[in-house]
Amino acid sequence: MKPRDPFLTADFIGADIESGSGKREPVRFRTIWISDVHLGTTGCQAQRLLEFLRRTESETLYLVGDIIDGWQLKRRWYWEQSHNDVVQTVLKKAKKGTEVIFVPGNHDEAVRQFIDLDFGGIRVRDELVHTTAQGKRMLVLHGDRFDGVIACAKWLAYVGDSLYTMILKWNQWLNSWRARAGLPYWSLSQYLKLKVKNAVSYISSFEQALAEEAQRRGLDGVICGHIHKPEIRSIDGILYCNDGDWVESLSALVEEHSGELRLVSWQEIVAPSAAAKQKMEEACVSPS
Ligand SMILES: [Mn+2]
Repeated sequence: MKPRDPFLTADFIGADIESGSGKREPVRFRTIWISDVHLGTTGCQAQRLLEFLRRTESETLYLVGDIIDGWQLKRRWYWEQSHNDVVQTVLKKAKKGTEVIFVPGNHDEAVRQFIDLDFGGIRVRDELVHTTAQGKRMLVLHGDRFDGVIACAKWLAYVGDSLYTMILKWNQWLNSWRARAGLPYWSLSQYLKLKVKNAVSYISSFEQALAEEAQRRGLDGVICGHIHKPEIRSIDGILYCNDGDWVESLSALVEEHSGELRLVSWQEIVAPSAAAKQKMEEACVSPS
């Protein structure tokens, strides 16, 4: 009997992993962007991120802020083994030659004092310009400076933060029930955000502000995180990309070796057959 591959975990529903059949080839990209991991919070889906990181490889890995949630950790210490494993995995990637760049966000603003320093093979930068294989110049930053709420009233952001944490707890409870019932993952707060009109205008004004900033600097586009809404679309000729988060959408932005930018989900990378099944079910529900 072959030894069990320690890199493969099958503790999620719908995984198509052939147990004991050896390590699968990693999925390779030129660049990967992840953000809003919120390590140190109960909402952080560290295990799923770990699966994603172990399954993928890239020349460059950007950590686009809110990787460690200092705001939450200050209030209550919460740190699981899987949170350590994420940190270890990233450090190991850096050691093995992946260029790792950390662009701090507002939840890990403590790291902002280390801007322009390098440690453990990780470069810390406030923002930078990434040039794709197609020569497109993209501004990379977390994005909180363009968030009206955070810029104007930090206390309001804190209140929103606790409320958000609460909603996430309900969401996790709901999804563990859904998983037992054999239903696919469903994001409550994503649903609420999409339904609440204010949230919609909040999101669109954030997206607009970032696209305008890239345009002002004469760049082709912008890559950010912060609002936990994965997106890739053109705004007035500027390519706006948001890599999403690892609390609910479980998404990353990737650059193929051709220079093409696209969003990928945890499901697509780690559990592709489950992802295909869900897509088919969705297509059956809403034929369009
Ligand atoms: Mn943020």
